[in-house]
Amino acid sequence: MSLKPVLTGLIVVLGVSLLFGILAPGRATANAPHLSLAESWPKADEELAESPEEVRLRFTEAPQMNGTSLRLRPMDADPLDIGKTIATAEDDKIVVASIPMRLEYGTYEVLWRAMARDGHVVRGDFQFEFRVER
Ligand SMILES: [Cu+2]
Repeated sequence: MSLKPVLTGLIVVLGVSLLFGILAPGRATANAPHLSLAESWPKADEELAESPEEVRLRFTEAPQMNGTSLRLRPMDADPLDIGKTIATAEDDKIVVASIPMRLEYGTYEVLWRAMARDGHVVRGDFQFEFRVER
């Protein structure tokens, strides 16, 4: 009996386990999916006719606020000096940052990071546009 098929089988099994380990690293440690962004105001790719007074993000779980923040920046420019990102009183899954100034017309990017209960940091971004109403 040749050892070769046995070895080949073993390598395939190892390879498949490794692949799944790499593709789904969280599977073994947690059943719940990681924190993610459920909803935002403004919405991603929304076209606004009025300058927004705040950015609001709703996550799938309450984030740890010491690792959670959002920034707002005009495309290809530095972030604006907006309010601190705070949890809202009505829902600890929702965070908000006030925009104290009237925005100029243009495209804006919201960059956020949030720390899940398990300490993992998740990041994301989306854009919206503030423009003259057509
Ligand atoms: Cu996690």
